[in-house]
Amino acid sequence: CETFPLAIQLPFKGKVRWQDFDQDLYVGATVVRPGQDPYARNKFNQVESDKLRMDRAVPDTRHDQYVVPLSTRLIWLHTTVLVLKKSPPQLVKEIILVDDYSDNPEDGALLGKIEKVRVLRNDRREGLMRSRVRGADAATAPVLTFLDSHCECNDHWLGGRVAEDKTRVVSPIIDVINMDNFQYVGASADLKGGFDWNLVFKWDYMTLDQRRARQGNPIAPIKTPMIAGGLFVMDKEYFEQLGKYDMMMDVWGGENLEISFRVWQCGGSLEIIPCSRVGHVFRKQHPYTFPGGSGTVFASIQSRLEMKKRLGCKPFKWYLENVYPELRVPDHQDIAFGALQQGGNCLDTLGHFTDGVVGVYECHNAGGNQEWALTKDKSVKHMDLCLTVVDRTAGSLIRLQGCRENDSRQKWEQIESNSKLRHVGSNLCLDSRSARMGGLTVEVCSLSLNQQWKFTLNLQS
Ligand SMILES: [Mn+2]
Repeated sequence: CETFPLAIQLPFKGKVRWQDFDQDLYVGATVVRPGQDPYARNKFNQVESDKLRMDRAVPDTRHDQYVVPLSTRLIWLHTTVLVLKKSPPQLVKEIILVDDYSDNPEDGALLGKIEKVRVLRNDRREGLMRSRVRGADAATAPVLTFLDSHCECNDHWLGGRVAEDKTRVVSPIIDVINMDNFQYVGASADLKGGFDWNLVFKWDYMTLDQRRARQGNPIAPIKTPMIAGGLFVMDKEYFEQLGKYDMMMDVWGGENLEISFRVWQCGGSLEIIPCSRVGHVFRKQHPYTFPGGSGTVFASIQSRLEMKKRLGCKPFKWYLENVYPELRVPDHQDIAFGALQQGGNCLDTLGHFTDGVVGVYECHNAGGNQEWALTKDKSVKHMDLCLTVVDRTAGSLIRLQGCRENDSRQKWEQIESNSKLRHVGSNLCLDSRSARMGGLTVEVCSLSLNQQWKFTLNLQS
């Protein structure tokens, strides 16, 4: 991992060094009072966050994993302070905080007293994408680093990868800051960013071959189909040249997929840099509201399509084949696709192959053993294995067998508004009641919750 010499810089007139900023005064204004929900405001535990010091030590998680319970109020102050503390000063020209019309203008304004910090406040709620573009437009340095407000930069997180080639867009390995107790946990270095067909970002574990290939050089940059989107570095000119973000995008979400597709298809690349680690508070829900409902955020993409044409961008098919060949693409033979879900559990091959039984396992949204397709010829398929009813009596175990055309033992259909799977030849339903005692079975169709199954994606509805 590269390191940079640390030059000493003095703060500008009228600004304070981060070490001299009065954290207690700043944090004290928004403490959670007894009886208030600590998750209400930010969807993470603010009581725990407020206990931390603004410059808490962050464990060095590079090439290793460990958990260290440590002590900051993670929102702006902490993120800002750690950028200053963990970066060679000559690499940080300024920190631009965009306050997207938060309820208290002081939150941002006070931070503007810290060295290098500039605060821009929107005069109405603009959402993530337009706020980022506003910050980027205001920036005077040649390279942009986007960071969410709830991050902790680790040692040596900033490097020169983008300066060498401005078409590289790079992201750190994103360590996990627990939203309940704010423990900092190192993330695996064997992950790439991807997405599922609900267009939700997910992490993909590298294949065995990919991991083997990296053994000799574990710190080599990892080409990734997708970046998580909250934390990345991009050349400012290149960001502008590629069309920044779609200014018609509202609120939050989806922009990470869009910019990832655009970078790859329009001639750039995305990389995860294993030497760079930044912690991030992953929340179960985002704290934003969608005025009028999330269905109202769709807008015309005509001008974006024209822009991609102008830039000579490659088609999405090229991206799927060359950048993300691991992704299984639902085809015109599929009626339904993805995980087959029952509550929090999913139909799982359990790693079994021909003649093995199937079971359920906690849904992991990573495809793999939980990826299924119901096809037009009525088979329930995982790769080239099909769910097979060997014995057509209630209570008999279902097995995986190679898919065969016209084998009635492998024919299934969705019934009752696609909530159940019925084996056509026996009229029995896929059932999980014996999942823990041997595997999934077929049973007389009933109202039992053990027979309720839902595909991630129904392509006919
Ligand atoms: Mn975030």
